[in-house]
Amino acid sequence: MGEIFAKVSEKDITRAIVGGFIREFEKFVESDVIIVGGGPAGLMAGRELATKGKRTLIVERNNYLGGGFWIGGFLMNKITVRHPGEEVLKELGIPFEQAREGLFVADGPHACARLIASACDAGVKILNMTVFEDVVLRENNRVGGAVVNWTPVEALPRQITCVDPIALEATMVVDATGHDASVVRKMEERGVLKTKGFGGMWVERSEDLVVEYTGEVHPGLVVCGMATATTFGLPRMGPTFGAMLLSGRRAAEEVLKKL
Ligand code: 48F
Repeated sequence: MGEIFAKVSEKDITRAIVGGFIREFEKFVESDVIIVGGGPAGLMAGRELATKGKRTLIVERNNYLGGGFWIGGFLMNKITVRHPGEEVLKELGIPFEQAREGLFVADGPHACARLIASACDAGVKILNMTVFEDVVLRENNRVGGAVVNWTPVEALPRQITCVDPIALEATMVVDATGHDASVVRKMEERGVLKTKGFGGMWVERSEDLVVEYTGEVHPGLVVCGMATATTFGLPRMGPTFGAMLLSGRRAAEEVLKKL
């Protein structure tokens, strides 16, 4: 027997995991807000909502959170923001440098780690390795939650995985799934909404437009981040992230008005 660590065996570890997960998950079966997608826009929205005391769940299909915020562009892990995005970097305690007037550069891993930590510190519950499959719909197609499954289950061929998903209820759902706009596209499949697909790159237009167009696209459903560009046919902006952070913040403001 070792002398350094406490006397705890495998069964205790397994009980701690199972009990801890179930106790917490049970609370988030009904949330104020479900945010689908844990990239910069979703994390920022989650942080702001949880800070205001709202029960906030982020559903992320990957094992890791952060989406495109780790790497930025072209496998070079620097991320940029245009003014006034650096104000958010300051608020989150992310170190940055000025590249030229109005343009700031930070380390992707450092920025991403701080943003994730600030969402967790604020009280956001994270459900990673969980994929959004469908919407819960109520009267007049009001969105009332999300239908989800474990990513590995969803990834296996249908013929060997007849595993139904489960549904989570929420007063508001936020589509923060980036270019995919997975929630809005599901509404399109249901004949309720129409997406336009994002347009060619034009950073000086796209960032302002993404923030301006962030908001409720259908009762119960708010769109933010790049999903906004896909929904409304706005230009893309590449590896600059000020609009993702400000759009996440605006999404939280829009959600708060509805809660
Ligand atoms: O792609 P992502 O980083 O979206 P974002 O927050 O930021 C966009 C920028 O990264 C960049 C850009 C502008 O700077 O052009 O692309 O709008 O993060 C989206 C997250 O959503 C997850 C995905 O894994 C990623 O972490 N996601 C996408 N579809 C689903 C999903 C789904 N069906 N279920 C769960 N998570």
